[in-house]
Amino acid sequence: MTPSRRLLLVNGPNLNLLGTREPDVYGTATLADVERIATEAAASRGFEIRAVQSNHEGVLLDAIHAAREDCDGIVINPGGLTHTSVVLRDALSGVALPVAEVHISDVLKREPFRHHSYVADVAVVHVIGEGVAGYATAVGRLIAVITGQTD
Ligand code: CA2
Repeated sequence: MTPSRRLLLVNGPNLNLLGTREPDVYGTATLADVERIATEAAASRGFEIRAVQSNHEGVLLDAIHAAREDCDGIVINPGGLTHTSVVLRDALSGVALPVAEVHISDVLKREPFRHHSYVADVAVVHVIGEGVAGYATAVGRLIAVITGQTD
């Protein structure tokens, strides 16, 4: 069997709205742009991306569980679920794949309710406040972890 060289890219609730509103916070790139940025960053390192975005928590959980079968790691921007979801955290912890957490905005400089992440301590890579370019950073850093590269 060919070993998988694949990352699951997860974008949580409301990230389908990227590029349509709040450009001052999230910029003007769309979700399609984000998925292309991640795909190109992965391809340049010999990895594929499987992308999922959903506004339904259970759909995200099912995609994360399925990643156990054929993915090497997970890049996730959980959206608002970052600050609320023990369930999402348990799914990420349960599949035992390396996780990169991405936030487009600098959540630590926003409202206090955005300062806590239920995902942070199950992720090995954290990229916060780099805009959509942060997805490429996260892909590169996660692949470095997966392949055992050191700087
Ligand atoms: O900065 C990020 O990437 C966030 O994960 C985005 C979430 C927010 O709840 C987190 O605190 C930080 C919100 C995603 C909603 O994105 C929209 C994009 C355009 C218009 C409206 C919402």
